[in-house]
Amino acid sequence: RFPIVSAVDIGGVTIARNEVVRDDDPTNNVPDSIFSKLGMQLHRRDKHPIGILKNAIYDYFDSNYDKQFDKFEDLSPIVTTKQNFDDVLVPADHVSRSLNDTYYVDSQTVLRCHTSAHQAELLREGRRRFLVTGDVYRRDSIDSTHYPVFHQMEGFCVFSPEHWKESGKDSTLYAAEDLKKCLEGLARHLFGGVEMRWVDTYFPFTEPSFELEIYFKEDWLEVLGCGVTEQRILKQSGLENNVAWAFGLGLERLAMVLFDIPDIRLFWSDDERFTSQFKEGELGVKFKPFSKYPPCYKDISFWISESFTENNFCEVVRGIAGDLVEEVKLIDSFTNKKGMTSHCYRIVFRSMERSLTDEEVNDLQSKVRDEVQRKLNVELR
Ligand code: FA5
Ligand code: MG
Repeated sequence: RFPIVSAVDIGGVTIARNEVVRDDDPTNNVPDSIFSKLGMQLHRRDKHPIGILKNAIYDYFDSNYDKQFDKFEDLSPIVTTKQNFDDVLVPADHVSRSLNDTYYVDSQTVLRCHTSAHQAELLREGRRRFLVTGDVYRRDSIDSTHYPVFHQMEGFCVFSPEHWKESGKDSTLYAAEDLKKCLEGLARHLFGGVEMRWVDTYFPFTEPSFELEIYFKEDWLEVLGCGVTEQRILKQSGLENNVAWAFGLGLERLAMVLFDIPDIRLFWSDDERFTSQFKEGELGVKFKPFSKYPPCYKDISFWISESFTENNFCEVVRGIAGDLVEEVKLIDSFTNKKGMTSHCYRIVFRSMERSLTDEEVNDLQSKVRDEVQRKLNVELR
């Protein structure tokens, strides 16, 4: 389980628990399990897979772009809603703004849900090529590739007219092609050969927008989002005659592929059998699982109310079981003649470090049942 801490250090600034977990503010939805992760900065540990990966990406940019990319890795994850949403054109009614998706400190302040939150301020500072690495926070589902705290690296690159004029291409096409070339080169630098594909997608801050997926453990895994920056963002910094590309890398996902790490929870493990396998500067390591302990499956069924959301349910489970929960999956849903909807979830409990006892799992499950009933306004079946 997570330790209860009363203060954290973020970039040399000490922040008290009650400045982030505000029990008196109805908007606040930051639980202790999340507060305790603030300031951990896995990306700044040179022997941790996330830090090793970050350094390898830095090497790629340093050698291919002559060190023109400025690097930031210590910007506070506590940002304004303006930084996180408005500055990158996220519409007022976009789902990502909801309390269901984002951790709010108060109505004006959030734990950033992406490193894109820093694009606008760095552009306004006069930066034209930069990389921003940091921890980001999201209320999300629970499985081996999703965690409520993870790490992203943002890349941003502005071009002026002489760049694309000489190519004879239209500026957007020029930037899109350059972006894909850059990221495909990065993938080759990290992985050598790997099966990957581009997928068209939508982001409020780029057009066109793409995601890169890599084939991993018999499935396509989304590892990054990117695109050609919306002109309105450049205009905010007087760059209307320019074009730019941007990307956001999911560092855990890339590290899972690179080091063959099967479960995203492992990044938070202090177990020496995990930490001792990685060496500073070494990309070739393949993680050797130290034995897979048996999973334990528990089902829970309830009638949901209108306010029910899966993210709320997952957070209750995570709050009780911490990293002992591996997956939460909806396995059945139906609506009866009276219009009541029932959900059945299967919770997979498994420790990565030891075998769980029946007693321990039954205790966790009984706490989940109590708390779901108390907090989520559902009726257990
Ligand atoms: C973004 O966050 C955009 N800001 C990326 C971007 C930047 C697009 C600049 C365009 C220009 P997305 O929500 O898809 O996009 O997240 C980016 C990556 O983070 C995903 O591809 C995935 O690799 C990773 N990711 C997302 N959610 C989780 C999670 N819960 N756990 C672990 N990794 C995650
Ligand atoms: Mg995505």
